Amino acid sequence: MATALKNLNEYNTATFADMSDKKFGIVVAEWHKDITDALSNGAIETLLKHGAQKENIFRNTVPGSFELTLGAQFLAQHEEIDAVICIGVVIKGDTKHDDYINHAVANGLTNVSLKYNKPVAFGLVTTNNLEQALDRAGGKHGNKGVEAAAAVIHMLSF
Ligand code: RBF
Repeated sequence: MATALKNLNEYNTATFADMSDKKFGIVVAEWHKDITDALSNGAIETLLKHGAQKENIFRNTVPGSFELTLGAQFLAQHEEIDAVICIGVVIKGDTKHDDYINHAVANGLTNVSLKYNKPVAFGLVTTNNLEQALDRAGGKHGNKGVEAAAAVIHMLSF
């Protein structure tokens, strides 16, 4: 996985199984859409790189990151879906909204993952400013969407 100032494509693929028979849900928040689109594209490219079929990737949007949990549940409840990747960007503002959203999503996605016994990736970029988010969506800190996809592939190869 990426560490500070390391770009991606460095995650360990040695244990990754072929994903050609797997079905993936992707939930993308529309707040900071340009950035979440870049993260989502990173995730999709990574799934394809590891054998996933285009027609087995089901991408849906939700209004904001707070809605990622319910979006994940809508997808995870379908038996044929093997894993869900959630993508969002929450940027700190003058109030504590970011804390509430981030904790709710972290807890919510954990619950969905355990309830349905499926990998649910936390591709939520939580930053102090826009620049830090851009750095993590194809910039100097790589693309966290790529990492989120790599995480579910890793778990499906468990
Ligand atoms: N959603 C995001 O995905 N990223 C944000 O940075 C973000 N900031 C918000 C700031 C405030 C003050 C509020 C009220 C909402 C924000 N949301 C953000 C939207 C949130 O995730 C959710 O869509 C709405 O609160 C509706 O449930």
